[in-house]
Amino acid sequence: KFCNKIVDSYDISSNVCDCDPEEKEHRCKIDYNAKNEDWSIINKRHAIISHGGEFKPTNCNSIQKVAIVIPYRNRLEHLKILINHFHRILSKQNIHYKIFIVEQAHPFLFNRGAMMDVGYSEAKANFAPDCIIFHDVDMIPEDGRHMYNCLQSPRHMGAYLNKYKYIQIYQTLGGILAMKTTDFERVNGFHTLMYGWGDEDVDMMIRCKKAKYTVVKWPVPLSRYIMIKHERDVGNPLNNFRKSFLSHYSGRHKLSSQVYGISSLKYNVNWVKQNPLFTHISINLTIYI
Ligand code: UD2
Ligand code: MN
Repeated sequence: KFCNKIVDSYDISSNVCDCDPEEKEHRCKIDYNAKNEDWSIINKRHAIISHGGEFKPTNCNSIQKVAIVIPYRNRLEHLKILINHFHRILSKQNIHYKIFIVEQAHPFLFNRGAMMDVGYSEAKANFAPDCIIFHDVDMIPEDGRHMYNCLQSPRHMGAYLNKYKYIQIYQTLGGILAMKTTDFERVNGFHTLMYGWGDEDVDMMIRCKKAKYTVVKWPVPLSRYIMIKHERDVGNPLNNFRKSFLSHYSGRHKLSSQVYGISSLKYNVNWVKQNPLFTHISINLTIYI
């Protein structure tokens, strides 16, 4: 059981949830029709989920609180498919979790790294998680046995995609990354100044290397993902300066991982909506290059 490598020590006598419950779904069929359904229909299907998108097992004590943070803007169809799928499989994993959608208000360029730092910060204030999972909205898990929890080491969950025939071509930490919150704090989170597409995930890999973390993965078939096909979004063009922000660069940005991260994060919350199946946070970044 991979999941036995779960965090630290705990008291076995206290009815701790089995981290590998038998009733989990294998090879789950993805319901793409959800993209055309009204939220009211999707919400009814998942009536066991508490308002704000939280689930807690009732028959055992879960040893981690898991915050799932999704950077988001203008991908409603993907969001419906993912949320519908998530609650179906995650509610069978015996984990205590809550889903946070962090949406960057228009008209500024998308900043995935900063968005995930905001998700961390809001989740910390609202839910005090032990474990945080950063998750692209278009990544759909194919196997319900791929556990949404944190191990001792950070875990790159989104490595094996249908798009690449389930072989990892690029070494990054893109797509989905699970980390203990203490580890995330130690690397100062994601870079906050990488506006537009690209390499904020490579920067996180460098941060993890600097901190001497070994990043783990679970093997296929457990870790298979569908990445829903899409075009590059308007408002998220290729970041031409992306290489010069990487934390291992010498020169001006030599210290960037120490300087630019959760320690330098500045934002305003526009609104927070407690939807039945997720907490939806709209924000404006107030950090500029
Ligand atoms: C890759 C990575 C992704 C990220 C990106 C570079 C994988 C599987 N994915 O994805 O994690 O590192 O390259 O930045 O390795 N988003 C919106 N609205 C927007 C723009 C982005 O919701 O207008 C969110 C959404 O959650 C999306 C994610 O940001 O899934 C990443 O953007 P992408 O899907 O366009 O990037 P992609 O597929 O090249
Ligand atoms: Mn994508």
